[in-house]
Amino acid sequence: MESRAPVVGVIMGSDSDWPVMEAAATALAEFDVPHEVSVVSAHRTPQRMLDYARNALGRGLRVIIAGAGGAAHLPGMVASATVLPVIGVPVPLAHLDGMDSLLSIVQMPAGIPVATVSVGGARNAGLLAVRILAASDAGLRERIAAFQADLERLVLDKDAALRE
Ligand code: RP5
Repeated sequence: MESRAPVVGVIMGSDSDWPVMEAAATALAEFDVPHEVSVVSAHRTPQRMLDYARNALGRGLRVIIAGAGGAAHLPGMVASATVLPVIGVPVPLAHLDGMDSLLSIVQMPAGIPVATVSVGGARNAGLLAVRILAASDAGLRERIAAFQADLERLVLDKDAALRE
């Protein structure tokens, strides 16, 4: 099988985030977007985090999806050390229903944006990354349009089934 260099990096603070973050990788795979997956912790591996962020553009990445839970500093810190768009995924942990993760990621200081999706919203993070890439890729835009048409059809079919 042809292997293409990754253009999206999916990173997370711990391997314990993977059950949530896997949905981002699945969405990217559905659109045949080459991606890579890594554990990069802002607190436990700070140098690795900085190296990852600083080298991402040069390695060919175009979007970074970063998921973390609790004191979720990874997306914001990565955004501070790269010019690439960063999508943050608040990973819900056992306490506080993910509100801690959400607030840690969403409330960024002006100048360093992170596009934060919903708590546990890794699938939408993957789909948002596809849309960012699609801005300069007509083929991807067509596939997104077809995907949305499928979603619409599904809802209309379910609606019709209610009256059968
Ligand atoms: C965060 O701490 C990680 O993103 C994870 O959500 C959380 C707990 O990590 P583990 O203790 O499970 O490794 O940095």
